[in-house]
Amino acid sequence: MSKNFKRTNVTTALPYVNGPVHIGHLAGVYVPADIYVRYLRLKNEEVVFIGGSDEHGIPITLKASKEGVTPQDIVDRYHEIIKKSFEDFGISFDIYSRTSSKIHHAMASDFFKKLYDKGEFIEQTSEQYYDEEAKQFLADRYITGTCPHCQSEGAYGDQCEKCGTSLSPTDLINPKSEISGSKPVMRETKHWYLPLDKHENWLREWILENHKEWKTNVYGQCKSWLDMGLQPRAVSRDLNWGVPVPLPNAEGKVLYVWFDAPIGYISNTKELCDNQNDKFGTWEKWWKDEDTRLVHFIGKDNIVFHCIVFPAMLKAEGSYILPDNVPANEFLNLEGKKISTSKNWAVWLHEYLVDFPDKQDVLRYVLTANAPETKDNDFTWKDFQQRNNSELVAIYGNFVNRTLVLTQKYFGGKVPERAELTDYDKEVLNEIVNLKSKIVNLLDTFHFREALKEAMNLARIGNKYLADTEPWKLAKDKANMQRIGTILNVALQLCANLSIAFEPFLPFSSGKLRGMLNM
Ligand code: B3M
Ligand code: ZN
Repeated sequence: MSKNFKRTNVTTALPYVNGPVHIGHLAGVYVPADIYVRYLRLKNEEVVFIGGSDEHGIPITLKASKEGVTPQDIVDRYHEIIKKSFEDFGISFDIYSRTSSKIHHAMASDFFKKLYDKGEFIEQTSEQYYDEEAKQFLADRYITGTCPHCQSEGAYGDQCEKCGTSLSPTDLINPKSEISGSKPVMRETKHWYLPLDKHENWLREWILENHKEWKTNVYGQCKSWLDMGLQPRAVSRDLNWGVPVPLPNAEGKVLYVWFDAPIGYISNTKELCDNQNDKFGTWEKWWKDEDTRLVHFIGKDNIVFHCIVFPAMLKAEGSYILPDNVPANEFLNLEGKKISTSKNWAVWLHEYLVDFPDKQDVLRYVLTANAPETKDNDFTWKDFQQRNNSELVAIYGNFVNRTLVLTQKYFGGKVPERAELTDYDKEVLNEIVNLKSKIVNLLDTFHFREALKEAMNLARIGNKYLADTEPWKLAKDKANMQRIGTILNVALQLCANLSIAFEPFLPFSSGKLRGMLNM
C-alpha cells in the first residue's frame, strides 16, 4: 500500500439469489472479508462493510421458470435465507441489502443515464435469436441445441456442459428455445456498449504498473485479459427482469446484470448512510473521496468484472474512486468435486447452522485454515473433524482450559500477582509481541491462512510453557505458590492475547473467552 488512507470501504460479491449460500462462497469471499473487517475494527479504523443480494440476471429468471414461479418469488425466498444465515454465521455486514430495492434501481438508472449523456456508450444493432411464440429475445442460456464439437444434445447457447467448450448461440446445431420449445429466428436488436477498448491504455497502466502488489492470481488474470485486447461490452439485454434502460424507446430492455450489480455496492452504501448518517456519514465519502480505500472481496470468476469492467464504468462516470485492491480467491471443492448449486453438490450454510448449532467458529476455522487463497482447495469432512479435534480442541481449547482450571484451583479464579520473571517467562511474553506484528503484516496483505496459523502458535507456545513449567507439580510444595502465580499470570496474558488475536477469525469463541477472563 503506497498511500495512507483514512478509511476503508470493504465490499463482498453480491451472491445471485438463485439458491442459498454454500461453503464455497464462504471460503472464497465472506469469511476472508469478515476477518479483514473485524481486524480493521479492532484497530479502531473507520470502515464500512457492504454486502447484498444480486437479484437480477439469467440465473434468477432461469430458476423461476424452472419452478414456474416469478423471479420476485425466487429472490424474496433466497434473499431472506441468505441474509439470515450470514447474520447467524457472524458475517458482520454493516448492511446486507438487495438490488431489487428502489434505491438501487434509481442509482443504477442514474449511473447509466450519466454515462449515456456523457457519450460514454456506443449504440450497436446486431442480430440475436428471438422466440416468436414467446415474443422475446433469448439469452444464451435459454437456447439449447446440439453441440458442434461433441454432438451431444442439450448444449447451452454459451457452453456445452458435456465437453466444456464455450459456445455462442449461433454455433448450436438445431437450436431450440427453452421457453416455448420453438425454433428461434434471427432478429435485429439495438444495445448500448461500453467501449472497453477505449479504456485499455489507462487500465494497463493502472493495473500492470501501479498495482503490482495485487495477488498473483488476480494480476495474472488481468494481464491476460489486457494482453488479448479489450472489446466493447454490451451493458443492456432484452429481458423483462432487471433495471429498465432509462431511455425512450427502450421498452423490453434492461441493464445487463453485470452493469447494475456492482453499482449495488454503491446503492447499499447509500442506503446505509441514509439510515445511519450519524454513524457512517455520507455515502459519497465512501465512494468519492481519494482518502477512502476501496477493497473488493470476490471469487476468481468475478475478477474481470471488478478489475476491468467496473473500474472502466467508474472512470467513465468520472467522480468515483477506483479499487485499491481486489483480493480474489480461487475455488473450494467439496470432497474432490466442484461445488454446484444446480447439481445440489454443496454444504449449505443455513443447513450447517442447524446441524451444528453454535459451531460457527469451527467452520470459520476450517475454511480459513484451508482457504483457497492461491489455488483451488478441497473441503472434506475428515479434515473438518481432524482440525476440530487436533487443533481447536487439542491446542486452543486445551491451553485455555488448563490455564483457567489451574487459576481456579490455586487462586480461586483471581488473576495472581506476577513476581520475578525468569528468562523463559520473558521470552514467552516477548513472543506475544513478535506474533502480533507477524499477524498484522499477514492480515494487511490478505494472507489469512498464515495469519491464522500464527494466531494458533500463541496457543502452542502456551501449551509448551505449561508443559515445561509444570505448575501442577510445583503445587506439591506450598513454598512454590508465588512462582505458580507468576506462571499462571503469564499464561493468562497469553489467553487474553489469544482472545484478541482470534477475534477476527473466531469471534464467537473470542467473545466467550473474554467473558471467562472478565476482560
Ligand atoms: N452475482 C456473480 C456471482 O455470484 C455475481 C457477483 C456480483 S458482484 C457485483 O458469482
Ligand atoms: Zn460438446
